[in-house]
Amino acid sequence: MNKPVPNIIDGRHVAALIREEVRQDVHDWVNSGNRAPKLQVVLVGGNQASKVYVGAKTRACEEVGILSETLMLPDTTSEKILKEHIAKYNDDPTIDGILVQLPLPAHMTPLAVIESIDHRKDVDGFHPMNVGRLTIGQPCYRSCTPAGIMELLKYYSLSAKSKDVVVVGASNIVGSPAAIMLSRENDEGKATTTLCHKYTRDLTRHTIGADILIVAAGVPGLITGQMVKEGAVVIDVGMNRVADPSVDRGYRLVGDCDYDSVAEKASWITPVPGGVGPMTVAMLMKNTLLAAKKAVYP
Ligand code: L34
Repeated sequence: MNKPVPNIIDGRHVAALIREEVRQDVHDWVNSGNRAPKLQVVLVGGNQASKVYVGAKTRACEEVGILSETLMLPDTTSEKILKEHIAKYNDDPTIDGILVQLPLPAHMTPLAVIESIDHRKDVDGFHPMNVGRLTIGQPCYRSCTPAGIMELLKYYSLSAKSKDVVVVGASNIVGSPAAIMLSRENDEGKATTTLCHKYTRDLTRHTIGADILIVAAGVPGLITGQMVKEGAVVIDVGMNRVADPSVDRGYRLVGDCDYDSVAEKASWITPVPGGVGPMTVAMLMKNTLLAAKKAVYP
């Protein structure tokens, strides 16, 4: 018997369409006499993955016509110095968006750093003002990764309305906001949502009932085919580096799903890489343009 083949949710393709849309909008914005949008990125320390992600963000800025600058600080930087840079960017009228790449070095308190960013320039959507407004359904910057997931569901007409959605992983930047977006009464939401996390007693009992399963736990291979309902839509947000001496760079990227066994059950699935990752970057471009237009906070 032939193995069933799921449909692939192509994040690279959808992200390219969104960047093209942003590129045109930036072009029109500048042609009507406005200055080009500008994103200020801050990278603290030498985390290799962070360098890759920040590189992808600055390349995307170049492609769509958004100016960007990256401040690189050593991992010995004090939180006070970092906040002084942020205060300067908050006051700089030529900077529309500020992004401090996470994770930060262990001696810093990420929430305190995020709170020091002017929420009107918080294009990551991590500031409590934006998270709070998301929770009560008010205009805000939405965290780029879950916002990208919503765009993927929309593009492939995979409506969440009245579906049972299970989110695995309750992080502030992906799982929690994804659960909120999917639960609320808006075009892409209206789902019955379960948020699972590391204290969940019997994960399979929840995942097996999911019409849409979103996995953002950061645990390679956490979800296997036996945990997935036949025909489910599976969004794998995991971005794990697994040592692999057979490739040049020495590692492979894998998600949180055991791809082969999950693919036998899923009707739709995101690959890793090429799924949610590129969408995170594309949604950042969208948010930065919104910031330049003062569309969220007039
Ligand atoms: N402040 N910190 C802040 N904002 C963010 O939105 C992030 N995130 C997460 C980590 N820290 C952050 C990102 O940028 C994760 N993340 C991110 C961004 C891009 C990609 C993955 C994660 C991405 O482009 N992934 C590619 C593969 C990249 C590779 O080869 O390593 C993909 O196809 O999935």
